[in-house]
Amino acid sequence: HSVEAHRTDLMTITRYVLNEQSKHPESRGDFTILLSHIVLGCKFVCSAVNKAGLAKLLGLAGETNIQGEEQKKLDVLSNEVFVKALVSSGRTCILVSEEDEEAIFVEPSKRGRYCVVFDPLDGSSNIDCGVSIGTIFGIYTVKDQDEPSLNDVLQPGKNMLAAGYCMYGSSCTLVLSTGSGVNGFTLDPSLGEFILTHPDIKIPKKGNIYSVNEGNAKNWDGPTTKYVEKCKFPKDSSSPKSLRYIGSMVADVHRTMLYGGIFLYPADKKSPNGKLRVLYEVFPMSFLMEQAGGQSFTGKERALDLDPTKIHQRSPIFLGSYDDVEEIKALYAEENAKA
Ligand code: P6P
Repeated sequence: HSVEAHRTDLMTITRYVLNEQSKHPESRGDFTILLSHIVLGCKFVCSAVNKAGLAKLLGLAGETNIQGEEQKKLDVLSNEVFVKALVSSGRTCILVSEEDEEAIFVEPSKRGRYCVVFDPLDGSSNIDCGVSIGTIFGIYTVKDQDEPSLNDVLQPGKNMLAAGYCMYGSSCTLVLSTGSGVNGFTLDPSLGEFILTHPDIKIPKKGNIYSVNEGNAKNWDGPTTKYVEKCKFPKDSSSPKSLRYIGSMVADVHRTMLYGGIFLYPADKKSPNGKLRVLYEVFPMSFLMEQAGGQSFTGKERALDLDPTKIHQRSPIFLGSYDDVEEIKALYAEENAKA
């Protein structure tokens, strides 16, 4: 009976969020409406990404498509879809997108109380070779809806009320936290619904995978160099870790979340602040990692404590299994003690 009930008792993402909302009687459902618009954006991008290869085949993705229109790059198209979906939700007042240099302030008549920071299509350079890519988002609440300002998004990640990513890979998986754990939903294309497939995700306390672009090794600092050395040539009798690096943050983080281990994008001599962006890459992934029992470190502090001053600023990041991140924190503590 229970299997049958389970199969017919479809826990869609909408139903899940409504359940969450019912725990906050004062909430007017604004967050539920906001999330349904983010989900719409993810469904669109999923369908567009899956057609991308085909579009090329049909010559749609060349300079102009069969309608003779300038074929937009997928990340530009995805950005437009998310911006329009978020504005039309009537629940946002500031949007920060990886694709837009300036923050978008929603016109007063359409304003709501949420600020969304997002990368509409992270890793888009991987589309042509079919590697998984994704959307990453984080949500803050505005302080004063009538006077929204950049300070509403230049806040430590610990003030986010929700964060998530949608990975466009062999399946379309949306991983979300609203502050009480992490849940994964998989798109059932025949229903057009995200169904709960990974309830209450917890990252293994320790893993045996490290994930870093070894091509930058020449420019790493001491602690990162020492840590990666330890992964490859463990001093004790333990076996070396495996290296898995996809080069698409959403895919590398999703694997880390499910299998455990550590993902690193360290600072190096070329990029002293690393490569990944604080607001819409580091913060959302760090929020999710902490909610799943892992942790996230910048080389100096807990990632979610970082207080950003620019909307596109970068930070080094070490995130994943709690014990693995502890090890690299110890190496940086040693280094900082010397300084
Ligand atoms: P590198 C993709 O371009 C991206 O922004 C992230 O998705 C990914 O983790 C990182 O850059 C890969 O960077 O320097 O290793 O190619």
